[in-house]
Amino acid sequence: MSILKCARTVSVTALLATALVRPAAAQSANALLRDTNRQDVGTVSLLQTSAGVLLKLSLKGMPPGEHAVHVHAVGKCEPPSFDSAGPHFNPGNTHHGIVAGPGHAGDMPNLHIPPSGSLEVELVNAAITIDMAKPNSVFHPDGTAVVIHGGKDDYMTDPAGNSGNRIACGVISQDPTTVGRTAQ
Ligand SMILES: [Cu+2]
Repeated sequence: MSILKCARTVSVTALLATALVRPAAAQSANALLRDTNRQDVGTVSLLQTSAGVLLKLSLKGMPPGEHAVHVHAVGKCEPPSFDSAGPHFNPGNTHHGIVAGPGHAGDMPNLHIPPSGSLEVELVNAAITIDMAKPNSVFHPDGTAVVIHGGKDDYMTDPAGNSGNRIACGVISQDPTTVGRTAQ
């Protein structure tokens, strides 16, 4: 009897431990960024919060200066153009640019990369969610990708803020074994 009780306690503890170590799958996501030469240029971690999705970008080997960063509508990063990532993620079917109006859900503030080429920065995007049940989910059927551009976003020009070439791309993924891989 005491052995049975003990086994039950262990299994409950194991379940709790699993829940603590691996939170609900919908709560976080990641993207591994690669440049047009397929080099690793950093990561983006996404965490669902009550205020929106908290994105933490850890970048390296990037060209210094001001660069647009957006969530694009297709989870596919094919170098060197990264055109495969499609237009900006725009479930609300609005015009681009937070100065022009509400902007796309995938619109985010410009990155200011220092001369070192490395930058750690966090931001909240309240227009997207990781929750698959919602229409503005980054896990809609086509998936999504984080894209960094060669130029800065002017925050008003359709369709992409006049931000130039796509210089880095990472598919947003929930599965740690497929982070950064191109969606098939
Ligand atoms: Cu973009």
